[in-house]
Amino acid sequence: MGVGVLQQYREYLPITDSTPMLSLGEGDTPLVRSNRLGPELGCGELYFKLEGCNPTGSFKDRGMVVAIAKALEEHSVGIMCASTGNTSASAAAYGAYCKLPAMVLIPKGEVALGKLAQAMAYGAKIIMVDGNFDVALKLVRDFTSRHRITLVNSVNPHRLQGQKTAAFEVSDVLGDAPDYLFIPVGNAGNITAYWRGFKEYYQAELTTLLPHMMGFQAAGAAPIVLGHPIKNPQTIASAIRIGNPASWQSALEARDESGGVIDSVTDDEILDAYRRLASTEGVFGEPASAASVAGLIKLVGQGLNLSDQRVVCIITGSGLKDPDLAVSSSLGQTIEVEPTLEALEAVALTAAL
Ligand code: AN7
Repeated sequence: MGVGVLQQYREYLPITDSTPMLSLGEGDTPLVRSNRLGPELGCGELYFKLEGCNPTGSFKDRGMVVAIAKALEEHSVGIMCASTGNTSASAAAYGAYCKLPAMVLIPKGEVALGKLAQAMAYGAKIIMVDGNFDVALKLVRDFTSRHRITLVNSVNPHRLQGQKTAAFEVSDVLGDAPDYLFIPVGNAGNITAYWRGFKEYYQAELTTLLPHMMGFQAAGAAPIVLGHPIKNPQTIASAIRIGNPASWQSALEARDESGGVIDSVTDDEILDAYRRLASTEGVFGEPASAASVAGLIKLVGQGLNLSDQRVVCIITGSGLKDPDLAVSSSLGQTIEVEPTLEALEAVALTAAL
């Protein structure tokens, strides 16, 4: 482990002798056992997969490393994506590492500050689009079909190949697939990739079961749940503010083949899970990531019994991605003191007791 996903899962990836085996250290992320939420919800075992520990702070790096390696192999001259933020951060980083110019289209004013900061720091060309993610993705598809620039959104099949490695890691660490996998759904690439990964390991007889795939959209951006595209998706979880998911059909297949669900959670449920995860588990995920936990809380509340089950929630991105929301919705308190021991004792002793 620790060698990057191309090396680690080489035999499951579309790698040839001329594929550059690059890595920024993606993959091999922690699977952390829940201390409080699991017991409170009556889960047999609950784990969080910390995808925020990837080099740019989200799961996107797993797929990006494969997409970029293949782009280099095919002598691409540049890469382009549309993004709610994380894909652009990842494309920008791997583009910088490989000297491939990166152009990222982002919905104007709708990308969390940390993600924008990353794309800027890595030196991508940032193109603000006066429209939402779906509009930006259509533009990127039109542009890359006419020009020799590689599209690195998850409609590039190499992206999902790389992202399926997370399912391998979960299975490797647990010794088998979990019974349930809870995951946020935006463009629906990741749920598709996990399902593919679990099926491949099962077919290779490395696991003995297949998890129920439990996907969650934000209520204001829940086209799959509603059964039709949404023109103006709205949610506090900007990463999954997507109204017409590219991998819609394969997400339905993952749901149906696995005996799972794709459901929605409200912004209040997302925020509650976001705070609970950080303040009771020490796991700081971004709001979109908390949708998986919000979904778990919701379904247990509706009577889903997980007492003998092994459950994994995917925490897809770091909470630091969206510092504005972290501060504005904070549970923590700041207290000002004069710089004296007496003043400190006055506040700290009462707080400790
Ligand atoms: C933290 O970066 O679509 O269902 O452009 O950033 O595979 O889309 C991000 C999506 C979940 C949803 N969690 O995954 C983008 C983008 C986080 C995310 C999702 C995203 P998909």
